This record gives sequence, structure tokens and C-alpha cells, in this order.
Amino acid sequence: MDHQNIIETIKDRGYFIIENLMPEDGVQAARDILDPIFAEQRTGRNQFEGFKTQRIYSLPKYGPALWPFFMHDDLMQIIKPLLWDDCLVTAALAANVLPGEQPQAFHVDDGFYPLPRPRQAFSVGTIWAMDDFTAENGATELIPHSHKWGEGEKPEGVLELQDAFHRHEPGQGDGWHSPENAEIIRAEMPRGSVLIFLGNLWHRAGGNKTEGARLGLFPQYCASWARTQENFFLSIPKETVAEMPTVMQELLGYNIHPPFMGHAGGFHPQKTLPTA
Ligand SMILES: O=C(O)CCC(=O)C(=O)O
Repeated sequence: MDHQNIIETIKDRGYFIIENLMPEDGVQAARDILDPIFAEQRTGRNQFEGFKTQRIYSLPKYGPALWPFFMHDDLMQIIKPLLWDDCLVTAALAANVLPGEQPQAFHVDDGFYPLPRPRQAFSVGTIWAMDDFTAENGATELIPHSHKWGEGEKPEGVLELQDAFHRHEPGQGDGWHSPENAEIIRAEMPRGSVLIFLGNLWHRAGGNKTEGARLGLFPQYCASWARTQENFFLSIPKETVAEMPTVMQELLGYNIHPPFMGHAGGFHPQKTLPTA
């Protein structure tokens, strides 16, 4: 795989799709863990989460079958160079878009870092297709090159992430509008493929017009000096972290950003983990 070419493409148009990266047995092993949880899971609480979308956060705590989606070597070789050569997992969720869900509000994932755009992305998102992603079942929609837009260059009728998050009523708010005068592409891809995109690229979940659900698994990464969205120190038990490979521990924050960002009482944070 030509990682450098993929990195250059992502820098130019904002995204890249690697088809069939995860073998079917890896996808099925993750689904065997997640499907029973989704069978009991509530739907979203606001327009951002989606009123007909189920979400599960802090995925690595549910077992080793989820870890390869986060620490896949090809992803690491592409994402770290885009993020000052190191990264943390900032969000670790799965989203199951149910039949009848409307398109999400267009947003950028790192919009809560309050530094004006255009700027370098502080995060990189990935979306693993755990079902085939199609235009009909809610494949992620992206606006190519929109990571180069400045403040105020967003298209008509989009919501900033923070605004969509605070809308607690379903309805035809301005988040539902399709922006005019912008090229939108749909990340149609077979199950086992992964979409990689910059944290400042405008995108959204599409609406689901089919009878089946659309499951995506989203490891999101940020520069290792940035604050993460999820607080994994509180959401994943240390006993579970202790069982993980070192790479996975580091991605969850059990690591030092040189010279000593992230230390725990003056020591490397992995020293706080229980030993077997
Ligand atoms: O489900 C998708 O395709 C994208 C969802 C998304 O962008 C998000 O929730 O941040």
C-alpha cells in the first residue's frame, strides 16, 4: 500500500477510502460483541447523535476484537504523519443508523478546538463500514476540499457541531438542509472498508431510506498534545487497559508526549496500570 500517496490525497481533497481492509472474520468478531449491545441500546439525545441512531462509546473496553480497528498498522502509518507524527484516540464509538433516520447536520469533527479555520486539522476521523455503505442506507456524505474553507465559508444551512449537539427536538431544523452550491460525495464502500478523513472536512451521516440498519465503527484520532473528546481514563477500567497491547494503551493516553506531557505524578502513565 502506498501510504505516502494516500497521505497526499488526504491533504488535497480531505479524505480517502481503503476498500476491504479488514477481513470478514475481523468484522464478524466485532459484530458478535456489538450486535447484542445494540439490541438493547437507546437512540440519540439530540440532532447530532441522531434520534434514530444508536451509539456506543469507549469501544475498546468491550474486548480484544475491537482493538484491531484502532491500531491497524496501515492506519497508523497514514494518520500519524497527518498529526505531528503521533496521535491519541480522541473518540471511540460505533453508530448504528436505523431505518428512517434523516441526514445528520453537516459538521467538522474538530470544530470544538476554538482556533479559526482554515488551519491544519488537529484530528483525523476514520469510519469502518460494518455493513455495506450505500447511498440509500446512509453512507457518510463528504464535501471534497472543504477542509480548506475558512470561517464563514460554510455552505448555506449547515450547523456547527456545537449547535447540532444542543438541539434536543427532532424536526426539520436548518441542520437537515443539503447545502447548495457544494459538491457532495457519498462514501459508498463494501463492509470491511475504511474511510479516512481530516477533522476539519465538512461531512455528515446520510439518511437511511432502507429497511436495514447501517453500522459504522469510528476510531477518531487527535494530535497527542490535544485534549481528547472521550476521557478513557474514567470510561475504561485499568484492568482492561492492562490486558491491551502497548500500542493500544498508548493510543488511549497511557503515553508521554515529549518531554513530559501526560505524566502521572512524575511517572510514565503505564506505571499506574495493575500488573498481572
Ligand atoms: O455516521 C456517519 O456516517 C458519520 C457520523 C458523524 O460524522 C459523526 O457522528 O460525527
